[in-house]
Amino acid sequence: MGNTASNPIVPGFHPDPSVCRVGEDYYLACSSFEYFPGVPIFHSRDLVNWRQIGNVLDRPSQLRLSRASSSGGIYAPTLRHHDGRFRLITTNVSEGGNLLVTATDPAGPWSDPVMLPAVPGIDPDLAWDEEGTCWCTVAGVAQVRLDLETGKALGEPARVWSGTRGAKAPEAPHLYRIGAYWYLMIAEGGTERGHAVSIARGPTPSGPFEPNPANPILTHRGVEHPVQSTGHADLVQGPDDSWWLAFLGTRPGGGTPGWHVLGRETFLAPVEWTNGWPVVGEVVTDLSGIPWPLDEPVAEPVRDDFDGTALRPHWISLRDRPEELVTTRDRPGWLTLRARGASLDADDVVFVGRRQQHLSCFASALIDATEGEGGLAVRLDEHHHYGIEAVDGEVRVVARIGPLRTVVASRPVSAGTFELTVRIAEQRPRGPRGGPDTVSFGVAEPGGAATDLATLDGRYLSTEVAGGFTGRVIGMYATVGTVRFAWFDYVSGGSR
Ligand code: 6LW
Repeated sequence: MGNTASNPIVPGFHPDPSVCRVGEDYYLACSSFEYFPGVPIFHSRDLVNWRQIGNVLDRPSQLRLSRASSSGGIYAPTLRHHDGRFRLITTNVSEGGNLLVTATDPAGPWSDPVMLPAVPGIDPDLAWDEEGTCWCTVAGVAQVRLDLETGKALGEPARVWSGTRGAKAPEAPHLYRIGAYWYLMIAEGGTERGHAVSIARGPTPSGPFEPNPANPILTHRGVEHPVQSTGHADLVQGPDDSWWLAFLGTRPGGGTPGWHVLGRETFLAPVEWTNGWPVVGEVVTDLSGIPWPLDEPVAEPVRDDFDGTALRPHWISLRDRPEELVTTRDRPGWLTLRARGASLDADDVVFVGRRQQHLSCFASALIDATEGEGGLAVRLDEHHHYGIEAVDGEVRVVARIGPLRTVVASRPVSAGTFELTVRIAEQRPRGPRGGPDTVSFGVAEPGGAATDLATLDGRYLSTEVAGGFTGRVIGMYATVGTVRFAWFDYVSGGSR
């Protein structure tokens, strides 16, 4: 499912991008909130085609989420390469606060975390001056010099900028030494439709900073554009040393006010420098005009048949993934899920899913429910999800929207192993009241035709309805006993 030279460069819920260049290679990391493993990391050679190479926080000694609410857990990371090592700093807002991990290979393994209690805020950034001193800048915007080996502060924190007058939530700071200046770039306005990117510059890493008179350098607030909420950006130089901006945005669909269902995704836009200030070019969908040769898109296989002993890196679970509950070793070629007595309404349901990355897509899974109950779900959080599940000799479509939970449709199934399907179809707005898409569930028994059981309005699985920082995840789950899956298909477009 590689990108074909188009924005978003990393589709699906991949917010708060941080990107760094090492020679001819690029690496990008994103927030991951309550999902385990956390902080997906990607590789590219052309800034357009990205392949996930792992997850930075992939073991419990790095990532504890037992107390994380939905959209809690891991907030914005900063990924940098300094002194021959990759360094990633981020915040576990639910347990432990700011942490730093390092690696020689960005695909991992990453170190156990150095906890950073001295870092006074979220969205931590790392930058080094000519003497090798590390400056950590956080939302607010405050700054402290750090000893990264010990995690200790080398002085008192200080506020260095409060963003543009009248704009709320100065956050997502990144500090760069470019030419004669130190540049401090931030997001402000909040991560919704008022989101923006602003920048200031000064003579030293700690300022004093002079705001760009042309701020904000990027915003789509009040603008009719298919990409909204643009903000939380990181600057990087392309293979030809031109400048580019990776940032988050949303793609609302349907009628008024527009509902975005994929969460905040990562986009790319060009940057030119004028009078010592960056000017961000238009955010366009077609990136084929980018001024350097593009790699061939990495075609992700449609089917995962769980043949390996470990799950591929794009699979995510809720808060943890104990081997005794989630394994491909129990029955080779099958994913085995052992329930811990929770439904999709609980925050510890045994769940293995992948981000929905396309506005129209089709997913299906072959389930063996002879020893338990479970199914296939489209999840935003524990209060907003649709699923088709095998329960007690029948298949049910269940919808949870806020306080409401209902069985929408059901039919008996005779087989113990059968295919569950979900088809998500983007809807062109039919007037101001149309939803962004429809979500249709079906079932196919061995040798039988697939039958659609129910079609639901997708607006209720959108951030505008549910709130939060994530996006839809399509996955398999177990609620009772042991449930096994022989394969999982995901394909863009509304049909297989
Ligand atoms: C993140 C903040 C933001 O910490 O949303 O869009 C928060 N920006 O910078 C969670 O993603």
